[in-house]
Amino acid sequence: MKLFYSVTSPYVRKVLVLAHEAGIVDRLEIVAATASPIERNEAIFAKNPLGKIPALVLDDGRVLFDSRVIVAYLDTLHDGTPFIPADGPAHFDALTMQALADGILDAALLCRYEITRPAEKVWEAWYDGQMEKIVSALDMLEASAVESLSGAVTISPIAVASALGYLDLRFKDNIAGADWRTGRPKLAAWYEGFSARPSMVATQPN
Ligand code: 99T
Repeated sequence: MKLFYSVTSPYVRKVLVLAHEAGIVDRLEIVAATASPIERNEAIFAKNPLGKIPALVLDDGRVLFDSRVIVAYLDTLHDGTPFIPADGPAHFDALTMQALADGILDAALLCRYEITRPAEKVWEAWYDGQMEKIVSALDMLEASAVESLSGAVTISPIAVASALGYLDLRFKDNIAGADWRTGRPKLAAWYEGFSARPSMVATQPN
């Protein structure tokens, strides 16, 4: 299988962390690819008409995207406990937690694209609105989710840790003007522990 990859993509990181945790990372052949909303990369578009990474090319030529589909597929390739619980409330809770983490990333990526625009095209209210979503999501994690991240390793902690790692990479000390850890001691302590896992260390972007 070929994984279209960039070291700075948190969506790719989520996929890779799960692959490490599942013991199947060696089955992925990494294809380095730079994706941009304004510079068309034909190699990526040939596989994913949305021009985004990650995209996973299977051995039979089929292509899977986006990251949520890829992690669900990889979860079928190992014999251990599923990273996405199979059914019941745990299934939907895990998918919702992944959606929350990916939503932090979606907002962060919009902010990132916003600040890399030519200065006269930057829309501050847009940036602030996206940042507020990130703050609200982080506050929710701090208030009510840290316990649920601390149990078995599922897609929930993997997705949240990938998102927090991206905030460190691109928004160091700049989530509403501060480190995202400020005022969120439980989330910070959880992340410090989870970041020490070999899967996280092996996929660190910096
Ligand atoms: O938006 C584009 O055209 C190109 N952007 C991407 O491909 C980003 C790379 S992260 N990936 C996505 O937006 C994927 C989102 C999708 N819902 C998924 O796979 O879950 C690059 C971040 C960085 O380098 O700062």
